[in-house]
Amino acid sequence: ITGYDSTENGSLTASVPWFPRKIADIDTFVDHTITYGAELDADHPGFKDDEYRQRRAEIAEIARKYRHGQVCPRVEYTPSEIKTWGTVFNKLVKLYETNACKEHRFVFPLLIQNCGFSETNIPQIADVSKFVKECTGWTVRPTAGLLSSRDFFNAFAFRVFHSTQYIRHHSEPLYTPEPDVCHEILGHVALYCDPDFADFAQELGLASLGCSDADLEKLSRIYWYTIEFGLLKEGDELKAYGAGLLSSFGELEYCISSPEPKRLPFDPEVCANTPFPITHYQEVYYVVDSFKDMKERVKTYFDSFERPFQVRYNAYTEQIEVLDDK
Ligand code: HBI
Ligand code: FE
Repeated sequence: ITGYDSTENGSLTASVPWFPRKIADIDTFVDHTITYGAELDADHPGFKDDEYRQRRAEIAEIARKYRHGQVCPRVEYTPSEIKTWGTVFNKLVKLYETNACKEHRFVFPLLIQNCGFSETNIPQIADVSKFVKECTGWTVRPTAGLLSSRDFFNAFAFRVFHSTQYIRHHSEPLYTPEPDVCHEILGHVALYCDPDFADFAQELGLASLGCSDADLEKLSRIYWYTIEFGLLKEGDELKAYGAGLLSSFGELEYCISSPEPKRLPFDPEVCANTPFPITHYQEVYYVVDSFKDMKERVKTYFDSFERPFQVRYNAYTEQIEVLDDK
């Protein structure tokens, strides 16, 4: 086992991209957000709204200042932001009864009870992180916006999920060009409370540590077709578990409607080689039989990656242990 040395790659060859060795190393990601800190794209609904951009900058600052081990500061959401949240919350909660997977349906009432999920309250990352940690050991930390795939997935190895804290622009409550607090809290959080899903997501994170750029691309696609847009078999029915589906009213209806869209059995190799569109509904969805089955399949697939070493996570020391393949 290579000794811990967060600044270097230890005995690993120089060609291996740097990766965090202990959980606090994730703090190095705080200034890495690649888009939407406060600067928004011209097509963003809030682009011309100076008050909104100011608000984004304020909330982004929380993530920039955040360090491992701290309790995430609470955001005092405005009545307008809460109104936007309530619109999204009400539409989606109704649809969860018929279109969300049982894992999401099981946890959601507990989130209402323990984390203040309601139409008139935007849950706080601090409360959600505490609850998720009690379920599966995953924790939630704030991010100002999109991280690089490498940073975002590397954190998964430590069971850390980066969540945005800002909310979409009030002019288009049912649309967001980027992940926002509605997407994270309504789409992702419940799944990280499920033990089998939690294991699967951490496998993806472990596979991303020091992986090649080519393999990182494969991981991004597997992530996209599972954690963001995955479908799950439930008896002879199909249900959504992907957060991109669970946070989008239109696509949550569409993904299990018939006769279209195209739906195929989950296959890591196929997903890893299927590009995905970001700005419109997916052309194809992949269906898993169970999270346990999905985890075993991807573990086998990740073993075929070109990385010349193995890693494992030591939950006691919250550190990565590198096992050289020599
Ligand atoms: N960053 N904060 C954040 N959230 C994401 O969902 C995310 C990201 N960076 C990269 C990324 N997703 C992509 O790798 C996937 O959407 C494919
Ligand atoms: Fe997401």
